[in-house]
Amino acid sequence: MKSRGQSLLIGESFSPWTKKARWALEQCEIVYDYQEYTPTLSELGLRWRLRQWTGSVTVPVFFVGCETFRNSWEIARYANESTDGRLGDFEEIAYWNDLSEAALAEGRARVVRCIANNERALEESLPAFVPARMRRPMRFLARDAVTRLDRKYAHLEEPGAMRAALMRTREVLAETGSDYVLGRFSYADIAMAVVLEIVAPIAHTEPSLGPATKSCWNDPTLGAEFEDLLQWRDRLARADATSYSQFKSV
Ligand SMILES: N[C@@H](CCC(=O)N[C@@H](CS)C(=O)NCC(=O)O)C(=O)O
Repeated sequence: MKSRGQSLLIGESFSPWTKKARWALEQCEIVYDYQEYTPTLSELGLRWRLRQWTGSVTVPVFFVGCETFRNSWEIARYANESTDGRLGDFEEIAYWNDLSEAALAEGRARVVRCIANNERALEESLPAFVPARMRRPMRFLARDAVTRLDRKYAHLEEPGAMRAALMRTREVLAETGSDYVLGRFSYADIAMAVVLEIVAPIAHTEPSLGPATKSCWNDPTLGAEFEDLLQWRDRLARADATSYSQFKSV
């Protein structure tokens, strides 16, 4: 295991962007502490760490020594460069990461709107310390938070991006005749497999999501259309060489 000083990853365990970063760091055997970010509640602490008082902040953020990496792509690139380049050629992978980012942006808009329109999911999205009897009257706070999230990221939404990314992944896997987008396991596989976490998620999340929220993360229509890709993602998750900790229970 490699470590350069104390490393800390702050992320949301349910978020595909955090999953990308964790998967990449673990593939590169980088040791780090992990801290869960709770939207709104953790924001001030993160701003303090980043010394950033205005503008938007997002997770994952990775702190290592005096350096800070502020998105999944930068974190993965750092991991790759700190080791033996085992995640592949990032110039080549950029195309796949762009497809993945567009797909995730569309998927997030779907999830956030589903939660906003589901009373149970709104109650589930309140922090763990809120007592059961207070959840119903406090739904409006949860609705306000998800509406703000929707607004924050709406400009990234490209309708059809998810399906396009999945179609392209299917094509390239057929072309390479392997389970790997570039012929050998790379960050391109991580980027594309994580898209399926907004179709039929399998990663272990802590804290776990409630049942209504879980159903918002599922898209049964895309799941049925891309059953072959779900099986592909499950094969990566089951193989020791390509799996990571959030997939270990698969
Ligand atoms: N391009 C960034 C995107 C990260 C991102 O969108 N993070 C979202 C995950 S849902 C986030 O931080 N949400 C919490 C918030 O905005 O308060 C990356 O690759 O890490």
